[in-house]
Parts: sequence; C-alpha cells; structure tokens
Amino acid sequence: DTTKVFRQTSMAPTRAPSVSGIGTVVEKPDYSEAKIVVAMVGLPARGKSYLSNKLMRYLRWLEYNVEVFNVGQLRRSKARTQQQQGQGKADHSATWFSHSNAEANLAREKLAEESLESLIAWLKKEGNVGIMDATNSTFDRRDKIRERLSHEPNLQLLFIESFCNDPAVIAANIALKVQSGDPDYAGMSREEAERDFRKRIDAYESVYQTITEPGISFCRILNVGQQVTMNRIQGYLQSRVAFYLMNLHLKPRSIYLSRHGESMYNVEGKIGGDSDLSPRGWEYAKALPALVKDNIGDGPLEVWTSTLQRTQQTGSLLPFEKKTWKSLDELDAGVCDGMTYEEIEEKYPEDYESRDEDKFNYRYRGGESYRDVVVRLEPVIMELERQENILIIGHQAILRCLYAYFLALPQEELPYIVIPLHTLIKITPMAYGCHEERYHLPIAAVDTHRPKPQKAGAGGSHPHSRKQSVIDVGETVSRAPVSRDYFGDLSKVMGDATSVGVEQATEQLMRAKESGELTPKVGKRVVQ
Ligand code: FDP
Ligand code: F6P
Repeated sequence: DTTKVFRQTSMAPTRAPSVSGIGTVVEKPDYSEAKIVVAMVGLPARGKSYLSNKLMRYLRWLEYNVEVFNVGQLRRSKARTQQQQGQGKADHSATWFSHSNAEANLAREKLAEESLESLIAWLKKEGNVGIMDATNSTFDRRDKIRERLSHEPNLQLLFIESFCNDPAVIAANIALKVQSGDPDYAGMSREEAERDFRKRIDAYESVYQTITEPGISFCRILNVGQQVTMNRIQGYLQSRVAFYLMNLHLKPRSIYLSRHGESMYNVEGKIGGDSDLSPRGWEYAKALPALVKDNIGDGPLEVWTSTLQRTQQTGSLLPFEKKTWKSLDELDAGVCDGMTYEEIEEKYPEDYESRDEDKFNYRYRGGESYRDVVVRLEPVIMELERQENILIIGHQAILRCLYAYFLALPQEELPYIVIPLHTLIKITPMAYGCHEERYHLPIAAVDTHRPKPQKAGAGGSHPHSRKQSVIDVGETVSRAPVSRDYFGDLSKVMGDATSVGVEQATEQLMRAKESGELTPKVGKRVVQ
C-alpha cells in the first residue's frame, strides 16, 4: 500500500499542531515506522566512511534519527582497552586481514556481528537509519547480514556499495588514512603505514565480490557519483537515500553564503518585507565583487539569490551567472511581516513568548516555522550537492538552515546561529565534514541577531529586548578570514591546523573523537 508508506515516512507532520496564541507549535513528524539498516560494501579506501557520514548528516537534517556503526572503530576501541589492561598491543597489520588467517577471520566476523547487533538493538529502540560501516565485501558476509535481518520483519535492509577505480581518489584516501594518526599505524613511519595499508587492501581485494546478488535492495556507486546502479529500492526513505547518493560528487569546491547587504527594514528593525538596500547595504554590494574575486578569481561560480529585492540588489554587481530561487525567500512571518519585534511583543505577547520557548517549531500564523523552511530548502540542498562553486545571497533564517546542514548543527541551535550582515562565509566540504572561513567586511550594519532570552532571574537581557546595535567596525573586523573547523577546538589535538592541511586535520579529529580525547564543541564555534 504505497499511500500508507508515503504517509508514514513523508515529511508531513502527523500529529495535530498545538495552537498557542496566533501561531502554532508544530511538532516533529512521526518517523517511528521508518527503520532501515544500511550496510556499506566496498574495499578499504573507497570512501565508505565519507558516504556514511554524509548520508547521516543529510538524514539528520531531515530529522531522522541516524547513527553510523563503524566496525573498524569497534575493533580499535577493543584493542585499546586490551592494551590498557596490560594484555599487549594487538597486531592488526596487513596479515591480520589476510583471508588465509583463519583465527583473524573469525575475530573479524565476530566484530561485524557485534556491531550489527548493537545497530539492530538501537534501531528497534529509537533509530530510523543505522549505517553499518564495514567492508561487507563477500557474498558470505552479506548473506549473514541478510539472514540476521530476515528475523526482523520491521527492519528493511539496503546495501550501498562504493566501487572506486579512480587511482587519484584511492591514493587520496590512502594518504588520508596514513596521515590521520590511526592507532593501527602507531609507531610506524608514513611510508611503512602506507605499505601496510596497501597490503591490507590487497588482502581484501583478493576475495572481494562486488554486489550481484539478485533480489536484494542496493545502490552501487561508481567513483562517488560517476554512475549509480539501483536495485529494488523500496518506499519513500530508501528512494530519498538513493536520490541523494545519485547527486553527490567529490570535485573540490566551496559554497559561499552571504546575507544581503543591510536593508531599509533592517535599519528600522522590521522583519520580512521586500525593502531596498540601505546606503550601507549598497556599499556592501559594491565591495562584494572584489572579495569574491579575491577568493575565486574568474570562477566558475554561480550566484543564487531569492526573489526579494535586497538579495538581488546585493548580487547585482557580481559578474557571474545568476539564478533566482523562490525557495530562498526569507522565512515567512505571516501576519507579523513588516512589524518590529517590539510591535509583535506588544500585539501578540503569547506568540512572542512561545516563539522564544521553541523557536524551531514555532510557526507564525499564516506564515512559517524554521522546520517549514528546512523542508522547503531540501531541493536547494540537493542542487547544491550536484553543483560546484556556488554563492548564495540569502536571508538570516534561510542561511541558518543551510549552514546547519553543512556544519551538522542541532535543531535547538539552528534558529540562533549568528549570521551577521556584511560577512562572507566560505564552506569547503572535506573528507569528514566542512571547513569554514568567515570574511567580515568593515562596513557597519545593524545587528539583527536576537539571542535566546535567558529565563527571568538568570541575569540575562530582558526577554523581549532586541539588540539593535551597530556592529563594531574597529580593528577586529577585517577581510582576513576567521577559520573554523566544525569539530571545535583544533589546537587541543594538533596545534596549528593550518600548517598540516585541513583534510588531515579533520581525519585526526575523527580519531581524537573516537579515542575520547576530544568532545565536539559545536556550540562554541560560531563567532561574530
Ligand atoms: P576502517 O577503514 O573503518 O578502519 O580497513 C578496513 C576496515 O575499516 C578495518 O579497520 C575494519 O576492521 C574493517 O574495515 C571492518 O570491516 P570488515 O569486518 O568488513 O572487514
Ligand atoms: O531581521 C531580518 C530577518 O531576515 C527578518 O526578515 C526575519 O523575519 C528574521 O530575520 C529571521 O530571524 P529570527 O528567526 O531570528 O526572527
């Protein structure tokens, strides 16, 4: 019954919205019936972890509960515990991965089973999509997974094979692995580590069986996006996953985000509307081409704006191809459009309060919530994945949603992300996340950011006050980039990140996270 499947898994809210004042608080869609085991397939260094993490980020942004269960990580953490307990260092050099090493084969199978069991338990309890990140590279292994899942009638199984024969991509993945501080290679030189890792890949390759099994659901991806083969994709969520995978590519590129220049409404403290740029906003529009060209030269670059005057005026002097998207229009404030926050507070005090209580879910009467915006931005995200360098000239709420997707920020943080005026944000996708640089132009502008009010008595600002200050344009504001990595405090694990390269930095950070050396501090990263 396809209608039923669609209703259960589509993004439409299934619970009745609770009415509060003039607006409504619309809760999360009910995804409790969506349960999929995604089992990755592929040789080492074929981008399985890259795909797993990217898929997790996308589906989490769409509010599915997703976790990656990485079998290598489980193996390494067990080896670490064993060593800490004085049982010596496990030998996980290439011979341990050889097919003729019967004892090791058994141990590897047990690890895979253990990881799959944790995944299934989590999925049955609370998850929507559990991604098993392992090689799963033989018919025999995949048969075992299928057999186990045949006892779980409520769980679907989808295999995703990453098949890669592009020597450049393989070499880059190998380099990433051996430079990452992987404990498997502790105490080895990079050359030794690379030699051993290549031998490990050979060991897997000698028994590798690409997916050909009939009757199973799979996506087979050649060279991340070059070609995608699909078989028996079932239901809404699997189709979304398959469509997403079809749109990915690995070409190096950056995504630039900028709010429009300061608008007349910004100066007056009004929200929404379709006003023109202020004189300072026009100054930004004039300065933007030089800043963009400094970064990208003559391109290629495509500029996307909303249909509103202020974004189009901001982009008007840029010598690049432009595209206008209705989906990029600012969050619709419904009956509050054109009002100041003070006017809203006065006229609709209950709404003002409920928005502060749950800003992501609050929907303006006759308008939108942040959740609505996330849903309408999904086609933009998909197109962004397909494209190369893109500059989006957008609005405060819209850019918060896009930024949260790339930097994997949680829903509670999303509506409060600081996206100042007259600032260009450069996001560069990396192996395990995104690298961010911010360029502040020294052109003053009002500050439209309204922080989450602190509870009464907590010593914060008045709950209904709005900052209407002018951004300081003193020495701290410059065109020099302020760099951030989305895992937080780089210096703690590796000193000066810029001297080692960001790809290596992110890989090292993954390892640091894995070993518990670093807890991600996503909240601290956003700067003004
Ligand atoms: P990873 O790159 O994630 O570390 O090198 C392959 C590897 O993954 C090994 O570490 C890990 O033990 C193995 O894959 C897990 O997969 P299989 O059990 O399918 O071999
Ligand atoms: O004030 C500028 C603006 O883009 C308004 O048009 C919009 O309603 C608002 O920001 C969105 O920000 P917030 O969700 O914090 O009110």
